Amino acid sequence: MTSQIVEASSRHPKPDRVFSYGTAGFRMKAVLLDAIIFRVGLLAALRSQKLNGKTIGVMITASHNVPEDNGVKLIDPMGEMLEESWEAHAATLANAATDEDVLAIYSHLIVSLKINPSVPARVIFARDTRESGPALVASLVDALTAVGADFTDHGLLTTPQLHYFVRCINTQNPPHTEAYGVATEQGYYEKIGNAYKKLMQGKPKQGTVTVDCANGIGAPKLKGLADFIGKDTLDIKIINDSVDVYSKLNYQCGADFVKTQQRLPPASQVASLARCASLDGDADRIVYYFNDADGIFHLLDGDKIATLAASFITDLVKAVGLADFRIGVIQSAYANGSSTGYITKTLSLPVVCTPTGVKHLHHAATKFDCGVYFEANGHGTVLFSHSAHQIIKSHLPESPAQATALENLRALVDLINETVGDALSDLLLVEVILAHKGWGPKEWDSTYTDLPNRLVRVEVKDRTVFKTTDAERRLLEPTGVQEKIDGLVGKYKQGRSFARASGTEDAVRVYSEAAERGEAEELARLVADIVA
Ligand code: 16G
Ligand code: ZN
Repeated sequence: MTSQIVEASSRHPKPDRVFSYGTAGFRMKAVLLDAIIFRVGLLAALRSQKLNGKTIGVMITASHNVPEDNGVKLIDPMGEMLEESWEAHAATLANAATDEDVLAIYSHLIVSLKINPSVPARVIFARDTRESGPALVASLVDALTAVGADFTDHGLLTTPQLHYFVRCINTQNPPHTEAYGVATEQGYYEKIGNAYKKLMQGKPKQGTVTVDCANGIGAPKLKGLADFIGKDTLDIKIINDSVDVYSKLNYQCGADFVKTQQRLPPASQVASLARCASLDGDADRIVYYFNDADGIFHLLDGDKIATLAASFITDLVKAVGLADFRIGVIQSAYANGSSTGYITKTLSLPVVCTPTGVKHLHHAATKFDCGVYFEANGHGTVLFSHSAHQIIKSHLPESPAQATALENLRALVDLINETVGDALSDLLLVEVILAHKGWGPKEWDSTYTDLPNRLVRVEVKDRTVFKTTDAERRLLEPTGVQEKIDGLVGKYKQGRSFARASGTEDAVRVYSEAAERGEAEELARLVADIVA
């Protein structure tokens, strides 16, 4: 096998660059990725062998990035992100200078990680709709073949669908007593779609929701889900579904466009007060929005989705009669201060703040019976702990009202993709909650008013000198900078600001908020000046 690895590796020459496995895996111009994908394939097989033949997922996508980019991420057995200590192994392998070095590092990992090479490796993979996808899949297959791994190509899937598949496969055998679901697209639609239908029983129709699919993989998959559910319970209009025109992906559309531009995607033609949502290029993020009667745009971002979900689940758990059930909300520093205030004061729930990046929020969410986590950018989901699952499954209701609430709570658990933020599942979650509350987007939006805020990107000589603490809310280094920021922030009513190095771009990001729009902008500008 060793000569096969060297030989196969020689077909995937590495560009002269240094690569790192960041919060979003490896992501860059697609033309640079061939060797990296090959090496990720080797690592995926090792990861599976290390975990005694559990199935590992490999997703080829660059999410909301431009069409010319692509990327790759590994998925661990329960559908979660790759364990952090393995990110370094991914980088070491990706940066090996020669094909012989690739083999040497691969062999070294087998020894240092005490991997039994005779364990069969199992890997499944999928890709988004990018033009570069098929060639990169071929590189991955080349690696998996060279090491004799058992693999399945699932073609085109959303990122969360692949996470779901991985978890389904790894829970279908003991010690698991019940599989997470059926590891097929149909199985995914059935699990989520049936839960949605159950929760919508007896609820009036809410009017059309217009969903912008960013001209990406979310479009055909949302159609599949909507077809399964049927028009009686889901009134949906899909726009930006041109997956065949590669250049249209994420162009003038998608969750990132709407969030950063604070306006409707140009293709959207909707009446005032109509519900709209946008997915990103791999359908793991969603934001809602609407134009009010005066034509003013209102964004319902990840914070608004988290608060909506947390309030609904709190009421439902009470209606079921579950005592001592700990619900918490997890946010990053980018969460609007008003949302944090609403959760703690109005909903009376605890809030935990973690560093940016889904894995941090996800981890913190596991500490609650029910952890609701969302980044402001629309990536998030709801987790139920193992014991919460048991309680929800075995609880005996004491009244008809409790019995109905319990059925709804059970359906809600099925509706949610607990492996990772899933735009399709989150969309239906929001639709269900709005139907139960009898709310339109305006009523939802009026739960609290976002503080005016500003996010700026600052080019710096070396972003690595910016070291943060307190969930990225304060700078430890360069010394003296935080004191200057503090001095400024204190001058603004409800002022808050922080600076952190981006994990995905060569820049520092500065966020600020304050009671007035002009003040939030001024504060951002002044903090950016300090950092630059
Ligand atoms: C990555 C993260 C996302 C985070 C963003 C921050 C995952 C899957 N994705 O895209 O959660 O919001 O990075 O980017 O963890 P930044 O570090 O450039 O601000
Ligand atoms: Zn994404």
